[in-house]
Amino acid sequence: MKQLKLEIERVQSSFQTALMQSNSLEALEMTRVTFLGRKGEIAQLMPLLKDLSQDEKREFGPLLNVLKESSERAYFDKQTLLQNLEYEKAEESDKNFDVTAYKPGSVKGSLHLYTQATQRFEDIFISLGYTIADGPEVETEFYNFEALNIPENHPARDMQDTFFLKLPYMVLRTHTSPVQIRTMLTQKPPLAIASLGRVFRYEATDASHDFMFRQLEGLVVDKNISISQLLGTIRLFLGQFFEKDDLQVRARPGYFPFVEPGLEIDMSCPFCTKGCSTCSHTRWVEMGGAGLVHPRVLEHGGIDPKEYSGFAFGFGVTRLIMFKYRIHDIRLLHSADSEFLKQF
Ligand code: FA5
Repeated sequence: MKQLKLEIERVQSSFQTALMQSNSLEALEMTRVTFLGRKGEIAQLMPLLKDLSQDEKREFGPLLNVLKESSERAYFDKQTLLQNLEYEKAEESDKNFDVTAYKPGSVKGSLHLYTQATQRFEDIFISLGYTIADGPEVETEFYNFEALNIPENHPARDMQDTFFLKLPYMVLRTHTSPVQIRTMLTQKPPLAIASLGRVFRYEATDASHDFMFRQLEGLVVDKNISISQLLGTIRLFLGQFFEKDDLQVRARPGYFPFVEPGLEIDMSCPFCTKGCSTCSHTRWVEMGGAGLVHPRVLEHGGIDPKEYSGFAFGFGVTRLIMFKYRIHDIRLLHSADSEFLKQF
């Protein structure tokens, strides 16, 4: 009996000494296993109870329970203390972490061609006095079609194969032209905006077509806007993008329901003067559509067509990049192939 009491006191005092000396989480874990583990010193005292009388059990049972519970509590307190100290140490060493440090031989990332081209186009248009506008990729049928003079059941809807969404009257925009309407409804003329972004078409893919690609939209609305201003602007931005002063632009009649007259815009092949495989030996490459904004579209944008006129153009940015960097397959541009992408 007396011996059990001495044993309890011995275990209690050696636990406290061990706890005090546990200055790391590893050392504390050793102390836990030694004293509080399943085969630890406290657990080993429990079987001694069974040889005691009922009265003795009543006296020593609670003593052992108190020893166990107070030791566990002391253990958890010490654990919290040590954990907090470790966090503080880690925070202190994070403070000294030099994010600008250069590790020789490390691979540096670069901006994707789309990002580079977007920044270049935005710079060009801002320098011409345009503002940059934006529009949603999930668009209403109204902005994508009706407001652009493409009524429901009109054959022109089939010109662009559409991803329809389960949400009623919503589509993935098939072109950046809905930004024209959104701009006209929020800004008063005179206005000049450029907008770059992703568009989606339900199309089979090949070397020059993908179901997702990027377009560049331009819109200018003012009094007495003319086709020569439109062609001058297109020649200027294409010349600046391709860094060529002698770049030529050609307009052919084309049909887009939201412009009248509508034009298909070709550019002289940036790679040859006599014809090559890129331009199919024609010396011209097709870049996009353009025209004078249809009066009905101006009306849908809340602008009086008797007072104002406008021009608009829409180019495939993907195609512009492919020509500039001589990329022969659109799928390379859209892949995550770092060997290909790191060339630019
Ligand atoms: C349009 O999308 C009109 N919104 C352009 C426009 C704007 C006309 C303003 C008039 C006024 P189109 O469907 O032709 O037009 O597409 C324009 C350009 O996008 C094409 O010339 C081509 O460069 C590019 N393009 C079209 N489909 C794909 C595709 N599947 N993959 C990659 N580029 C494409």
